[in-house]
Amino acid sequence: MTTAPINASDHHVEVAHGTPWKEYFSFSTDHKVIGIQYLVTSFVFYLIGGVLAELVRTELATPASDFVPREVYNELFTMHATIMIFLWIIPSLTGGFGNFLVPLMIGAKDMAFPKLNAIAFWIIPPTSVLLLMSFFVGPASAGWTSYPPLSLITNKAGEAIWIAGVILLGTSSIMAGLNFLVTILKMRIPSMPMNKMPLFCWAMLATSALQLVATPVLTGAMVLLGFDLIIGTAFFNPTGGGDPIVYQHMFWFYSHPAVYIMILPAFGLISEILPVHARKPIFGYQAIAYSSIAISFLGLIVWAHHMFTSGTPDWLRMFFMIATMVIAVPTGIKVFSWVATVWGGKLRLCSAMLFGMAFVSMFVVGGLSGVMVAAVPFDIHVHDTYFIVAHLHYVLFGGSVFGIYAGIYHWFPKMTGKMLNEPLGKIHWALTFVGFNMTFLPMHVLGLQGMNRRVAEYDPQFATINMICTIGSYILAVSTLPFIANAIWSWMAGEKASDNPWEALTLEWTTPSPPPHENWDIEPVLVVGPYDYGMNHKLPVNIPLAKESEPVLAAGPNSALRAEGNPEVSPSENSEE
Ligand code: HEM
Ligand SMILES: [Cu+2]
Repeated sequence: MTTAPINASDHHVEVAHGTPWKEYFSFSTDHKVIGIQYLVTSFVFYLIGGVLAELVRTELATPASDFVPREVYNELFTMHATIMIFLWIIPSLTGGFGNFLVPLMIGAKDMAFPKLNAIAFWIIPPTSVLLLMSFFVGPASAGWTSYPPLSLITNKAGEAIWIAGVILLGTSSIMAGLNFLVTILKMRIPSMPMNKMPLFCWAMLATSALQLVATPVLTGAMVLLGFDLIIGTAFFNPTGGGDPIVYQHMFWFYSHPAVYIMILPAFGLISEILPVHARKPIFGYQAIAYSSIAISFLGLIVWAHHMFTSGTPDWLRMFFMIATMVIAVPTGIKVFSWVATVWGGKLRLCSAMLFGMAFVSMFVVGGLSGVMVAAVPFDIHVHDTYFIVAHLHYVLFGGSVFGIYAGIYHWFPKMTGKMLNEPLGKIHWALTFVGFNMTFLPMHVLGLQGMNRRVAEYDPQFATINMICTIGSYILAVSTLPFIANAIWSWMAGEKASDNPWEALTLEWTTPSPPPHENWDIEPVLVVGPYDYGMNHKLPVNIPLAKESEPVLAAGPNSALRAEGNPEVSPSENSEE
C-alpha cells in the first residue's frame, strides 16, 4: 500500500493476496501476524486440552475406574486444566485478540514494543512442547493448583517441568501486559482521548494491570516450590518446617486475578460486538469502562475466598466473603448495560451475535453460582465438589470460550479478508450451546449431592447424571468440527469480505480487510464515537485523514438516546463492489 485508500475497490486489489502464509511461521513483529499466531496456536491447544477433557469424561462415564488407571486420571485433569488456562484462554484472549485489535482500535501502526511482542509469543511454542513432553516422564498430577505437599511427592520430573513451564508462560504474559499498557496509554491517535477509546481497550488496560501486578507473585511461588522440589528447601514443605498455606496465599494472589485476566478481555469483546449487531449505541459506556478498572482492583483483594476451608480465621473469612460479593456490583453493571444495549435493538442474529448473547446468559449462571460460593457457609458445604467444577466451567467456558468464539466470528473478516459461512456458524453455535449446558449444568446437582471433584471413581448413585454429562461433552467435542471446517475452508476459499461488513464504527473497520502492514497509509481521524449507531451520518465514518481534509470531532460514544434511524443497514449491502 503506497497510495491513500480513496475508495473500497482499491483495497481489494491491494489485499487480494493478504499476508503471505510464510509470514505466520516467521519472527514477524507485525501485531496482526502475532495476534493470529497466538489465536491459531492457542486453538490447537484448546483441541489438545479438549481431548484430555474427553478422556476425563470418558473415565467418569461409569462409576468404576475402568478406562484409565487412577494415577493417570490425576495427570489427565491436571494437564487438561493447565493447558486450558495457560495455553488456550489467556494466550488467545490477551495475546490473540489483544494484539490484533488494540493497535487497530486506537489508530496505531503497531504495538509500542514490536520485538518484545514477538518474543512474548515465541516463548509459548517451545514451552508448550516442553509441557507436552512431560507426558513421557509422567506429567504433573497434583491438579493445576499444584498444592504442596502433594505436588512435592507425586511425579517429580513432571512437576519440575510443570513449574518451569508456568514460570516461562508467566514471563510471556508479563511482557505482553507491559506492552499493552504502554500501547494503550501512549499510542492512541491524537483525536482519541481515553473516554472515546473502544471498550475492548479499556478491558485490556485493566487486564494488563493485573498481569503486571499479579503474575510476578506466581513466579515467586513457583521458584520457591521448585526449590522445595529440587534442592530440598522447606519453604512450603511441612516435613521440613515449611508452611503449605503460604503457598496457597501466593498461588491465589495470582490465580484469582487470573480469572479476570481470562474474563475481562472477553467482556471487552462482547461490549464491541453487541452494539454493532443490535444497531444501537452501547448503554453506559463509562460504567462499563470504569467497572473494568474496579473489577481488576477488587480482584486483587479477594484471593482467600479459595481458602475458606484452609484454617483461615473467621474474621478474615468475613472480609474475603464481603469483598468477593462486592465484585458482583461492577460485574452486574456490565451485565445490565449489555442487556440494556440489546434491549429494543434491531438484532442481527448472526453467529457472532448468537455467541455474544450466549456469553451473557451463560456468564450470568457462572456469576450467580460465584456469589453463592462466595458465601462462607455455602462454600464449606460444596467445597471440592462438582458444584465448583460446574461454576468454574460456566465462567471459563460459558464466559471466555463463548467470548472467543463470538470474537472470531466478528473479526474473522477483518483478520483474513474472508467471511465465515453463516449456516455452519449457526450449527456450531447450537451444538456448543446444547453440549455445554448438557455437560456442565447437571454438575451443579452432582455437587449439591456431594460428589467429590478430582476422583476417578464414585458412588453408583451418581451414575446417571455423570452419563448425561459425558454424552454432553461428546456433543461439545463434535461441535468444534463445523467450526474447524468453516475456518479452514472460509479462509482459503470463502466469500470475500468488504472492509466493513458489519457497518461497525470502530477504527479497525476503516482499513482494508485484511489490513496492510502498518494498518493505514495516513493516520485515521476520529470523527464519530465508537458506538454512535443510528445517528445521521453515512457509514463508515471514521475516515483516514486525507491531506486536504480537516479533522472533525463529532459525537461522544454514549449518545444512547439519539439512537434512531438507519438501524437496519444490511450487512451485504456494501460488501461487494
Ligand atoms: C470440552 C469441554 C470441557 C470438559 C468436558 C471439561 C471437563 C472437565 C473435568 C471433568 C474436569 C475435572 C474436574 C475434577 O475432577 O476436578 C475439569 C477440570 C478443569 N477444567 Fe475443564 N472441561 C472442559 C473445558 C474446559 C475449558 C474450556 C476450560 C477453560 C479454562 C477448563 C478448565 C478447567 C479447569 C481449570 C479444571 C480444574 C478444576 C480443578 O482444579 O479441579 N475446562 N474439566
Ligand atoms: Cu477466586
